[in-house]
Amino acid sequence: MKLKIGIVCYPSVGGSGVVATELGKMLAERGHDIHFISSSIPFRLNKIYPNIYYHEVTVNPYSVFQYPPYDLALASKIAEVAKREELDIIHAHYAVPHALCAFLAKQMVGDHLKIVTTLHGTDITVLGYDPSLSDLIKFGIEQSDVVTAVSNALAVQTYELLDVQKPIQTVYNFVDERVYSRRRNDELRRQYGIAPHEKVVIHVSNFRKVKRVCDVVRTFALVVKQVPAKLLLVGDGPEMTVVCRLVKELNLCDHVRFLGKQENLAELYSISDVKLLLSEKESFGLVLLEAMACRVPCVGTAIGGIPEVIEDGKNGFLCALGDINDATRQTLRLLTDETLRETMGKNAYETVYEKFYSERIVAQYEHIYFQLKGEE
Ligand code: GMT
Repeated sequence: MKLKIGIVCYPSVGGSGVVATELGKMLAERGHDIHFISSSIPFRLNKIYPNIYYHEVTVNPYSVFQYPPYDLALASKIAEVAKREELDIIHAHYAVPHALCAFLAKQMVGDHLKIVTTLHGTDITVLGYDPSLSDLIKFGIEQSDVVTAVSNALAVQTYELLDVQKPIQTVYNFVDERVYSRRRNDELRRQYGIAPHEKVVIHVSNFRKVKRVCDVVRTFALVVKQVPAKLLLVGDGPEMTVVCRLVKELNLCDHVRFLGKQENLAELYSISDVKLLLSEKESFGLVLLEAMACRVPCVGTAIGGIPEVIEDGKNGFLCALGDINDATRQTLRLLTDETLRETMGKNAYETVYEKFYSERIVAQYEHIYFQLKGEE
């Protein structure tokens, strides 16, 4: 039975948009019709699929509006597409404003349109603390037909912070294992000026404050005192200037490569030995999974959903938030013991296939949709 599913997401670089897009692509491969409704084409939608459609939300800049009403334009677009295409489901990724716009659209279209909302992290762990938004977020969650969170930690935090009465199911994130796999590439190492005897530490993020990229740089500064290594910093964002300054202050310029935003992350993970993610908030850490699928063991902070991805001592290591000495110790263990690094890399890869296997996760979402439609 084929479903018609509308996916509402942020199209730009960011975990929630990536997961929404990958989910849409995999659902399309299973035969469903997928309608992305967004302000621009999702950046990972880089291939033509005959059953994937894209509907752009545009806001007219009338002079009467001091602030162009994007949320209303989105709600109106969802309702228009849902009616015309006879959608069964709207899957809203990220609570604000997507779950609320979906609710408004449902009021316009009728109760047969079902809403699934997936909470991704900062929609709760940052915006949930804003008193001007918290009741609205709670309302959006409670009006959804089904609510999922990308980790148990995020579900618990949502109950605690917003006193939400609606059950929240955990559906973990996934990666496309066909894309994320390790391929040897000595030429790329050479192009980045990485000598054969050097180890490679990688960090990938949007360089927001919560990612604590300075902790990554400080950890690397201690690591490189003991092991010849390079640090690949991938991504860009508000903290970049501060990070660049710290790299200079610590005399690390020759050891750090700033790669900016990159698309083919599997190639970069493939030349990496350890990944560092030392965030202070992280509901899941999709970048961990990407690295693990490429057999890269990770060192991460024991916060949010990270301990549901990194099993300490099995497929990587956990350390306390801000404990740079421990992060250094764990990174050095991996960089100086090849057998340990390989075993943990293999365990990381197996974790991806056992706990986060894409086919199974997509089937979980599909099951939710069918249940809502009353067909299972
Ligand atoms: O991490 C970010 O700043 C981006 C953010 C987003 O909304 O795209 O990522 C969140 O969703 C991802 C996909 O579910 C998760 O893997 C990230 O852990 C989560 N980020 C935070 O919780 C800070």
